[in-house]
Amino acid sequence: MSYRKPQFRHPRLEVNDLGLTHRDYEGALSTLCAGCGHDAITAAVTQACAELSLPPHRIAKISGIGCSSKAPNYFLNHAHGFNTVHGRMPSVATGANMANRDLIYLGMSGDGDSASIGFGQFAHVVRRRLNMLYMVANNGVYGLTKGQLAATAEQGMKNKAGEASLFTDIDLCVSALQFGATFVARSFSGDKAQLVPLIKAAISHKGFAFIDIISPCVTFNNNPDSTRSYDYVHDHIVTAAVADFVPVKQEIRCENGDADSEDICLHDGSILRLSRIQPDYDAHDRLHAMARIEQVKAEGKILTGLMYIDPEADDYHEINQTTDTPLNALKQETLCPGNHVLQTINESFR
Ligand SMILES: Cc1ncc(C[n+]2csc(CCOP(=O)(O)OP(=O)(O)O)c2C)c(N)n1
Ligand code: SF4
Repeated sequence: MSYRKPQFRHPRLEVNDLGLTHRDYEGALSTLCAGCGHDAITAAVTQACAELSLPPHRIAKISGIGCSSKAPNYFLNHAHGFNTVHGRMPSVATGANMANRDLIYLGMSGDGDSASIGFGQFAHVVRRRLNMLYMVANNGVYGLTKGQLAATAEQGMKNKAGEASLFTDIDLCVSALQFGATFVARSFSGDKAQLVPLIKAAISHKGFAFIDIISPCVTFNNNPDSTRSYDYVHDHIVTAAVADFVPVKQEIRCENGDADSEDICLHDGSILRLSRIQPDYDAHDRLHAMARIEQVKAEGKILTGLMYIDPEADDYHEINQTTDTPLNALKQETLCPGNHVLQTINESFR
């Protein structure tokens, strides 16, 4: 049995603006269970980065522990990667982002990783508005440790072993909204048509972007009593706002759309075209988004799509007024300008 992907590539394979093919954005062969939702997320991230023509060496992919956190190994072979301790992805992402603000940061985590051991870290990376895309592959269980219920499992949800969740669930989208995220979306790993534009828009968003991706665990949580099974999610999806991402390099019409759609100009000039499925849904209203998520959940359904966006958002570097030059590129003379500068600063406090 071979564990390596074949190197052969057809000479006429389609290339993007950088002359790279889809294959250049792939990673190692997945060792996850066949049919695991996380592999579909891998495919969506690969497609999004290839379509955005991102230089792989400008990307840093950081994850925690879990089957979901293994996923970055299966995309973007040529990117920087760091697999952290369980739940600690946010601090490592923050440190890396402080040292080099110029990379594109992709965080990958699981619902066990983020909603339990890493919940404190999650809260703080959101409120600090680190410029990153934080993805959670949400299967309601701890897949890697054989299916214990996660804190995101709704009260009463049963895993494959028949164990029912006794407690109130943590909804990571509501939490992200409450902690101050400026881009919040939920999607389903089996809905690439929705997920890929959301990933592209989230990467282009300046500030903290969060996507909760329902990603069924076929081995431990794809049973009839689970609200994360493929069948349950297919039958209970309600869409808030459909996002269609338009890169600046293609023709762009930036005028206001009709009543059912709206064009949002992102910071890098890209256009996010929203079409509203629910006529009264307002993706600029944080409180409205939180209330709608809870309301749809109370009806036994799952709200997906772009729930909230603040296109004018700031990020940690702006809030903290850090230097435009990445810290790792600063020269000794700038870092240590000499005693006379220190004297002047001290004088200014007298
Ligand atoms: C400090 C620490 N505690 C516990 C574990 C055991 N552990 C490994 S993965 C995992 C849960 C992962 O669940 P989740 O984040 O939902 O990812 P999934 O495997 O479901 O994709 C746990 C508890 C660990 N590796 N390290
Ligand atoms: S145990 Fe579940 S989450 Fe882990 S690889 Fe298998 S299907 Fe995916």
